[in-house]
Amino acid sequence: MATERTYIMVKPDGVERGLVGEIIKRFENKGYQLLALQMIKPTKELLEEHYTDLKEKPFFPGLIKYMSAGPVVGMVWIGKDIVKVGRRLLGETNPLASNPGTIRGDFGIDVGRNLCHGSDSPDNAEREISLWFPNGVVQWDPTENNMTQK
Ligand code: DAT
Ligand code: MG
Repeated sequence: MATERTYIMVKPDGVERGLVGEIIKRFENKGYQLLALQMIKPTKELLEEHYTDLKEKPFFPGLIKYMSAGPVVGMVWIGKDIVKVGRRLLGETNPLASNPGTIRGDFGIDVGRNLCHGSDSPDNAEREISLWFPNGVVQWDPTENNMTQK
């Protein structure tokens, strides 16, 4: 099990619905550590780069419009297997297919309003962290102090 970083983002609908604290709480409750946090109204260019793998998809224009409709809260989290486990905390892409107990399963209905983002691989996580936090984030491995995970 690797200690990894991931990029988690509360999307505009999650911010508008007041779910920022709830989403942070689920990652904190799990035992993961927050390394960076920002509220930002992303440009279309930034979003197109973030979702570059999806640019041929028919839903891409709608996705960019939705994601640029309001501010997002972007975060970097660190911990064991956090890329995979973080996506498990989020739920499936389609909230209707997401189990209760997941964020999307508990709070969402529409795939086009699925509240949150989580990187899908450690490489993509690092790519997304560089993209959203170009000035870097704090260098800190909380696990080194054995405060939470051993
Ligand atoms: P995920 O966010 O679970 O990693 P993804 O990377 O495949 O999913 O897609 C990115 C976002 O695009 C997703 O969170 C919501 C939107 N999306 C995906 N599939 C869609 C579809 N069939 N119709 C509308 N929006 C879709
Ligand atoms: Mg994805």
